Amino acid sequence: VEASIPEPQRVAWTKHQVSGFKDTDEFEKEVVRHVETTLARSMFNCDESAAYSATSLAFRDRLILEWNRTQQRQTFADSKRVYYLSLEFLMGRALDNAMLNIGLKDVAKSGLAELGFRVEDIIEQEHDAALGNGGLGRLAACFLDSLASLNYPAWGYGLRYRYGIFKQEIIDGYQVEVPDYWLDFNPWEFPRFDVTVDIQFYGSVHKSQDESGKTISHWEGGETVRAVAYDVPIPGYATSTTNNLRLWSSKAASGEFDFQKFNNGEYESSVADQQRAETISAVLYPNDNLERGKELRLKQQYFWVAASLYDIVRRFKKSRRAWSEFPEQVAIQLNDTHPTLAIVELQRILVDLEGLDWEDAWRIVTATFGYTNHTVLPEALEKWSVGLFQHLLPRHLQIIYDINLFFLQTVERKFPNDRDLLRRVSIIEESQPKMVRMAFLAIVGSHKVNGVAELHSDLIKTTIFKDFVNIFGVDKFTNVTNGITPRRWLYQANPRLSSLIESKVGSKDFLVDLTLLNKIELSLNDKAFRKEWADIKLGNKVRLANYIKSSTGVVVNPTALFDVQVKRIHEYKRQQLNIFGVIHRYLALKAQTPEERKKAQPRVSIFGGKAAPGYWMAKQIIHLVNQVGSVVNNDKDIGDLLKVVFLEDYNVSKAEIITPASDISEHISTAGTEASGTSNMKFVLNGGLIIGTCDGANIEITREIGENNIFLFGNLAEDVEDLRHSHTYGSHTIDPDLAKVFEAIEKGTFGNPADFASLVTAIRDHGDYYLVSDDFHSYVETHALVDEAYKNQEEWVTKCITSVARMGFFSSDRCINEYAEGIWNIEPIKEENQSDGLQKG
Ligand code: NBY
Repeated sequence: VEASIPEPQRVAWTKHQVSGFKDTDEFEKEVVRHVETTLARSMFNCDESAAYSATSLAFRDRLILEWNRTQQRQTFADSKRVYYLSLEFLMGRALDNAMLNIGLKDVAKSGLAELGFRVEDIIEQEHDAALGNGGLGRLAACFLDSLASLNYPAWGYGLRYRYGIFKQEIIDGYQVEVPDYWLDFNPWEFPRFDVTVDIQFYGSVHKSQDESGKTISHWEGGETVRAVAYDVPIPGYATSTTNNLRLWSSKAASGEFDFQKFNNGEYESSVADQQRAETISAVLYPNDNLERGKELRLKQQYFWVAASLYDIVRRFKKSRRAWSEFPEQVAIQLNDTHPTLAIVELQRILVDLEGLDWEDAWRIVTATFGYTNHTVLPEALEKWSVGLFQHLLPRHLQIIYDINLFFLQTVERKFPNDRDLLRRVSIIEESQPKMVRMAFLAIVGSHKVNGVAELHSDLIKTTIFKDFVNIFGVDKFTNVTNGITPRRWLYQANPRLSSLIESKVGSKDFLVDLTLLNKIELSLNDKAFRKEWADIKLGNKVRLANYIKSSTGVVVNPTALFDVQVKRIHEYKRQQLNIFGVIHRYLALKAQTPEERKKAQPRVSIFGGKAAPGYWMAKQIIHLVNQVGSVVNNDKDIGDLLKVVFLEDYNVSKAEIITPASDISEHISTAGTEASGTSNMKFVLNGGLIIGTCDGANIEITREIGENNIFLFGNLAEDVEDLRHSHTYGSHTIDPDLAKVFEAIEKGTFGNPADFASLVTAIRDHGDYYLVSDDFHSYVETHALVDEAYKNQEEWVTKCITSVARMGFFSSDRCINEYAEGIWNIEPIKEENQSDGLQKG
C-alpha cells in the first residue's frame, strides 16, 4: 500500500504525522484546544461538562490514531479475524477506562488539576453507554476489553440504539421506566457516513434458470432501509492495540426525505417513511431471559446481521481469495441466538449472489460460525413464527426449510425410522402456528456450541440439546466458563485494593495475568497488610453509605455487615427468597428482648436491579423490598440492627461503587437456572464473600477458592425436577418459618397485603416453581452462619484475602484465550517491539 504513494506526497504526510499527547503539558494543550475550537467555549465558561467533553475528545484523538495503526497492522498481517456479533454491549463509561488502559490517568489528573478540575468529578459527568440488559451484554463488553488487551484481531458488531436500557425511577416504592436518551453528546463514536449498507425487507422470491439449468433465486421488491456505521474504538490495556466496535444505525435509504413524495406535497408520509426506518435502531428491548416474538425485534436482528455480514464479506473480498478460504480468514461468534440469521444470510450470499453450490456454501458457513448459549430457561429460547418470516424475509424462510430438510435427511440416515426424533430436532416446530426454533438453527449452522459455566454446559448436553449430542457427537459441544475483565472490575472500580495488591505482587502484571494474584496469599499473616485490607473495605463501605444516604435518604452504619443483591429482577434469581429472609430476620429481632438484641449482628440489606417493564411479578418484588424498607428502617426497636435499601437504576457505573463495598453478596438462583452469573466473580475479586446456591459459576468459584470460603446452601440441580413434581402431585407443605413471613405480610405489616398476594400464592398455591420454600430453611440457617463468621473479623479477612488470591481463573483473558484456541483458531497480532503487557506511561 505504502509503495503506491508517490515520494513527495509521502514526505509531506510523514512530516506532519500526528501523534497523541504524552505528558501533562501536551494534554492540557489538547484540552484547551478542544474547549476553544471544537466546543467553541473558553476558560470563562468551561464547566465540568465541557471539561469532560474536551478531555474525552483529547483521549478519543489518541485512541483513533492507535486505532488506525491497529487496523493497518491487522490488514497487513492478513490473518484470521474474529467477529463478535452481539445485540448488546453494556459498556458503561469509557473515559476512566480509556485513561487507565492507555496508562495516562495520572497525566489527565495533574493536567485537569492545573486547569481547575478534579479528575473524579470529570469522570462522573459521563452518561453510561447502557446498550444491554444484564450479564449477556456486560460479558460482551468484558470480551472486547480482553480481545484488545490480548492483541487479537477482533471486531464487535452491534446496534447503535438511540435509547439504551430504560432509566429506573422508584416512585412510592414502584418501578417507573424513563427513556434513556444517551446520544446528546457522545465523544466516543465516529460516524462513518461513507460506510453504509442498504438492507432489504419484505418482497417476494422469483426463480430463474441459468445456462446450465441451475435454479437461481431472486429476492425482489419490498422496502429498503439504510445502515450507517458508527465506530467505537476499544483500547487494550497496556498495548497499542485498539480494536473496533461497529454499531449500525438505521435511516431511510433515500436520504433525508423521499424527494419524490416531498415534491408531490406528501410531506407527512415522506417524514413517516423516514421515521419508520429510524425506528429499527431506536430502542433496546428491555427483556432479559424472556423472548416475546415482536416483528420489530426480528427486523432489528436482520438489519444488524445483514449489515455486519455485508461488511465482513466486503473485507474478505478485498483479499481476492477463493471462497473456500473464508473460514480461514473469518470466525463469527453468535452471542446467544439473537444473530442466528447470520447463518442463513451467509448461505444466501454464497448461493444466491455468489453462485456457489449448496454443499460448498454450507461447508463454509458451518466452519465459520460458533454459537454461545446463555440459558436453559424455556421462555428465553427464541422462536419466530413461520408466518412472520414468510412476510418479512421470504427468501430466508426458504433457505431455513432447505437447511432443515438436508439436516433431517442426515438424521434419518443415521437413525432410520425414528420419527419422534425427527419431530424433536426439527428446526421447524410443527405447532399452531409453526415456529422456527432459532437455537436449533444455530446448532445446525455452527461448528461449535458452548455453554458459559461447567454445570450449564453439562445441562445443555443432557437436557435441551440432548438429541443434538447424539446426532453431531459430543465434541461439537464445549464449555467456556465466563470471566470478567480485571481492568474495569478491580483496577478501575477498586483503585486502593488494586494498589495494595500491586505492592504485594511487585508489579501491575496481575492485571494481565490474573493468576499472579496467588502471590498475596503469602502475605496472609502480614499484620499491616491485613489492616490495610480491612481499612480499604471500610473506606469502600463508607463511600457506598454516603451514596445510599444521598440517593435514598437512609442512613446506614458502615461497620454493619453489607449484604448485597444487585442484578436483573427475576423469579429464578430469587430476590423474593432474599426479602422473605429479611422479613424473617426482622420478625426474629422484634421477638427478642433489648438484651438479646445486643448480641445481634447489624446488617444492611442492599437490593438493586431492573424489572422488565412487562414482568408483573418482578415489579411486585421491587415494591415489597421498598415496603419492607420503609417499615424496618423506621422501627425504633430495630435501629441500626437492620436496614433495607433499594438502590434505583442499577447500572455499570453504580456497580463500580457497589461491588467493592460488599461484605457478602447473594447469588441464590434455583439450582440449574443461572447459566453462569458474572457478578459473583466481581464481588469475590473485590474481597467480598458470597452466599449462593450450587449453580452456574458458583460451583467453579467454590472449587477455586475452597469451600470454607463460601456459604453454599439449598437443593442441588439434580433434585429440582423431583421436587417440582412432588409440589404438584404430592402434598406441598410450606416451611414453617416462611409461613410466618407470609402471615406477617397478610396481616398488613408491610402495607396492603393484596399488593403482594401473587408473590405469596406463587409459592403456597401455584407449585413454587423456583423452590423458595424448599430452600428457605437452609437459606436462613446459612445466613446465621454468615453472622457468626462476620463476628470474627480476623477469620473473615483471612477468607477474603484467600479468596481474592485464588480468583485468577475468572479473568475474561483466560476465557478469550479459550475461545481463540478452541473455537476461533486465531492468533494475536502484536506491534513489533511491544513487550508483553508492560504499562506505558
Ligand atoms: O448471561 C445471562 C445469564 O442469565 C447469566 O447466567 C450469564 O452469566 C450471562 C453471561 O453468560 N443472560 C442474559 O443476560 N440474557 C439476557 O440479557 C437476554 C436478553 C434478551 C433476551 C434473552 C436474554 N431476549 O431473548 O430478548
